[in-house]
Amino acid sequence: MVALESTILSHGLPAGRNLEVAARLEDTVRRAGAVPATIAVLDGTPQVGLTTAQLERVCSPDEDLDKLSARDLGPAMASGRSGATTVASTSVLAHAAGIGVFATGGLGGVHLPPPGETTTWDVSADLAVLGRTPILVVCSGMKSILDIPATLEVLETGSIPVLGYGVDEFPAFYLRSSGLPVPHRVDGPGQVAGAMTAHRAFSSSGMVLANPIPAEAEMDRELHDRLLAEGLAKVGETAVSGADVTPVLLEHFHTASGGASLDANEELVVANAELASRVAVELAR
Ligand code: PSU
Ligand code: MN
Repeated sequence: MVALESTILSHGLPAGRNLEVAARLEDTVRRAGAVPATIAVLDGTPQVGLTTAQLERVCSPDEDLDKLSARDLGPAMASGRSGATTVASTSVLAHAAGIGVFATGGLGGVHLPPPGETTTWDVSADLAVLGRTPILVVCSGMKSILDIPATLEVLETGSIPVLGYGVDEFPAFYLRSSGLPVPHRVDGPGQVAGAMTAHRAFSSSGMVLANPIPAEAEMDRELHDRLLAEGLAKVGETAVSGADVTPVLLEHFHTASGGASLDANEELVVANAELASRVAVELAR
């Protein structure tokens, strides 16, 4: 089985497009021989695997779902609320359901400070949760709107193995490389499964499998850097904070690039779903 998250659908992609991507992701997993389980909380109940109607609900702008991180699960369940799950909460629920492989676009991480500020305490719970949750997250690195070197340091602190899939340089979400070396390179699902099995023998932490965006879908680097500078300035000016920062930055990329970053985001997450499925099939052998 391969877990898929729902925050990327409800808060990361525009309405309409999100449902197309959701269907394509599930289809990609099935074609690769695995079973998809998209995860969300609906009316207070965690759902691991959604019906078509539930998936439509998660993708509908009228539903206005909460963005639920791991700490929000208990309160949301107790009060009967509905929400989309992030990498952190999806990992928790997938593991509780016995699923060991999870595909997403980009991991959360250490946020960059807006211009004029020197630091931010905005560090995604994705990192702390992965430190204690045995799951493999297949992603295209962390989102490039983040401080990638700092996030790699926090992953090391959490004793979370970071594997680069077929690359020596750590990917940067919309871009194939961040210029930073990956700690361990793996080539092929067999090597990923081998590393996972060996790690599981003595550790219950999560693992990151960083899969670079397909070359033909990579964004133009200059455009990327300009949009990032603009997005950070916007966050600084509008005093957006907390859980809203990531959706606001992604939305800026999507509108200001005329949809180019949207295409890139879709292609990378589909590629990650495919790779996660190949690893899950290998593990089941
Ligand atoms: N990957 C994407 N788009 C997204 C996300 C991941 O391609 O929107 C979501 C994930 O759910 C991730 C969240 O956990 O962004 C990070 O949010 P924050 O920085 O607030 O922890
Ligand atoms: Mn945050």
